[in-house]
Amino acid sequence: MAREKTALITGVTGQDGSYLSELLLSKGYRVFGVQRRASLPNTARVDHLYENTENSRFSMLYGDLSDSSNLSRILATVRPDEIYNLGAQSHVGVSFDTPEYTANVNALGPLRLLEIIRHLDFPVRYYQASSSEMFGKVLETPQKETTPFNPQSPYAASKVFAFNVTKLYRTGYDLFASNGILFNHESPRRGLNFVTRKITLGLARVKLGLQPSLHLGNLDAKRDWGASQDYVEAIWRILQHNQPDDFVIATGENHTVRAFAEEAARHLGMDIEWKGSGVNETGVDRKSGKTVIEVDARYFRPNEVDTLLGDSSKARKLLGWKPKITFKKLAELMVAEDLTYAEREAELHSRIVYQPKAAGYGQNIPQRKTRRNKN
Ligand code: NAP
Ligand code: G4F
Repeated sequence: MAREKTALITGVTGQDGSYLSELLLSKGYRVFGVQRRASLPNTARVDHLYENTENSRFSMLYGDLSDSSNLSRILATVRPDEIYNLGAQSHVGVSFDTPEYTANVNALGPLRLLEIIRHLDFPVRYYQASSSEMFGKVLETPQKETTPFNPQSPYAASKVFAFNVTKLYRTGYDLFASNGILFNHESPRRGLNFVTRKITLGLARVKLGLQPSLHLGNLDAKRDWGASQDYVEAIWRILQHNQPDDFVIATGENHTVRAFAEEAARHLGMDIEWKGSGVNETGVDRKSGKTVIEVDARYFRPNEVDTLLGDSSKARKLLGWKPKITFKKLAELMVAEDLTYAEREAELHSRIVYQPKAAGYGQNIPQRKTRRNKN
């Protein structure tokens, strides 16, 4: 009987970490996830894996990519066959506010892991979550493995460092270390402050009267958006390939933020008409006449990546991978989940409109009716 493989996933509590855990468990792996300590629960995306008793093959360990000694201890204890390094400060906009922290986790984190792996007495296959953001202000279209990088943010610069050390440890120390250069991928589990999820949840909340409008930044940025569920399959295939290598993973189609918003709105029964320009541009629902989207300069970035479009023919040929979920289907799936989410919130709102009188304050405190996502 084949030996059960053991995988270690950093970033297990994130979007990709949760889907990858499900995929590996379905393939019979023993999965260990690295969870960082938080003051409130951060395991919502993987709680169902704990709750399912059949998944006694899923465990979590506390750790952090900024802490070498703890990574070293985890690797020595788990002795994984495969390491998927998905952990990162993954928000491009936030990286302008936290550049040093972003570099510490995203650039030095992978270096720490690779240095530990280099001294292990057992073989390990290492996956680095590299990003299309590294192409930045693109020097070639579509972008493929040979396209030069031109990073435009501390996030992208940190990922270029991680990409390079992964390659360097592969060539210099003969490690099985591969990069997946993944273009944007989304899902109902996407973080709330990435643009697609901000749109699907924001418009669902607008529809139900939970917030007056949705504030967005650059509507004209174009992204090659795929689905996380499809992309974790590519991540796994990259580590099963007969040799370590670097692969672009993309759909080969791109769309503007504006087009994603129109598509999401359509699934909510809205029909967006754009009015005005620049920071004065708004999206008005033709059916209700309400302004549902407003441009807000707070969401502009110091440097913008205007357009990304990937050519994943190498992965399609060598790994036999191709995406299944289309742009339209992705928007539909995300809207459906977020409408349910917003409906639950509306139901809660209808029950608790005012908080009880607090002794000493002498007045009812209205429940906050709006919520602004930062970034
Ligand atoms: P995500 O949802 O933001 O998840 C990031 C994960 O990293 C979370 O589990 C987070 O923990 C963890 N993390 C953050 N700081 C950490 C630290 N100091 N030590 C250990 N773990 C830490 O991101 P994702 O969308 O799943 O993306 C996964 C990876 O792929 C990231 O490296 C990202 O940069 C990269 N990537 C993503 C895309 C995309 O479009 N999604 C495209 C290309 C590359 P908490 O849950 O506690 O925050
Ligand atoms: O959804 P985003 O924040 O994703 P971004 O910056 O492309 O980064 C994501 O994809 C990368 C792969 O290329 C990953 F490496 C990275 O970890 C992350 O997952 O923004 C997409 C576009 C940008 O051009 C941004 O300026 O949408 C634009 N945008 C417009 N309004 C907005 C907003 N982005 C956010 N987050 N919030 C807005 O209100």
